Amino acid sequence: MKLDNYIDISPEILHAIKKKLPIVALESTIISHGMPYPKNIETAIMVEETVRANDAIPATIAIIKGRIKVGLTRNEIDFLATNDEVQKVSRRDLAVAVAQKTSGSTTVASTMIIASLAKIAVFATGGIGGVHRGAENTLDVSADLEELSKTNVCVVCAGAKAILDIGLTLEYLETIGVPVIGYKTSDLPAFYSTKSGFKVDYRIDSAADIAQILKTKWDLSIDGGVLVTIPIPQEFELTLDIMNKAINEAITQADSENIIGKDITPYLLSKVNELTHGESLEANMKLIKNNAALAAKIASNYES
Ligand code: PSU
Ligand code: MN
Repeated sequence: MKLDNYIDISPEILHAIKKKLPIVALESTIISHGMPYPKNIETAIMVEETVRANDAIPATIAIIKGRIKVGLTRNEIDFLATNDEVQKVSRRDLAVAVAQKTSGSTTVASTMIIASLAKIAVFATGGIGGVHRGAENTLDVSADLEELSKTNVCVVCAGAKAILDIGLTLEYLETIGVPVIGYKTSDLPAFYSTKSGFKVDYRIDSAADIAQILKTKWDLSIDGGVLVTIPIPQEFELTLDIMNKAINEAITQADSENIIGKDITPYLLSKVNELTHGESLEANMKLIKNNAALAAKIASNYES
């Protein structure tokens, strides 16, 4: 299979791949479905700038009219941010979107698949999908978790969002063999809050040490991702109490409107933002920036 039958990699990123320069993959569902306009554009640009400020090259990933794009133009970012036709594309949807020549934003799962095809080892996002609250009845488990079990990409995030069942998400990650690392913390962060009440598997205090773990894992052919979590800077955190109230309310509304499947995560994100009067959105932007900076440092230390 020739990759360029399907994938357009920007010249800058192609050069970086060949020269083994540090690259950080970035997802696009956060642009189309994770944040409202115009903060979504502001965030997409700010995250790329943060990666650059930390001496790595950003590779934002999406599908534009059936072409997989690694590295987006400003026009493409604007398109994803403003067009309601843009589909949320996870592993299940990827081949369909490409073959049918539609446009889509990539989730953590599909961004990992594409990053791995392009040989990009490190990926920064806000939060991953996981086991939803009530999953014992709905079986709603994000495809992000299964992807982490098999695709060799390091995902840097601010922990799991409290819209999920964090305890069950950790159990699932343990079952599928994904190490959960806390950067300079032994507490698993809960996205908007620095602590979730759960512990990470390993506290690691340097980006170089994390890069060494990646190399070791993949040298040993232990396939699958590594989840690196970093807490939101304390001055920007929202307390678990405030967040839980908003989240419970959002989940009740989602239930009453019968929201299911791929729509549930975007629905909850936007409701929570509404219920916190935009405070959660501000926190979201701060933590993504923080995650991108760490991802750039890990990428700079990683040697395949
Ligand atoms: N969590 C967030 N913001 C997001 C997402 C998750 O705080 O934008 C997006 C990511 O793209 C993630 C996806 O991969 O939602 C998970 O969706 P689902 O639960 O349907 O797998
Ligand atoms: Mn789901």
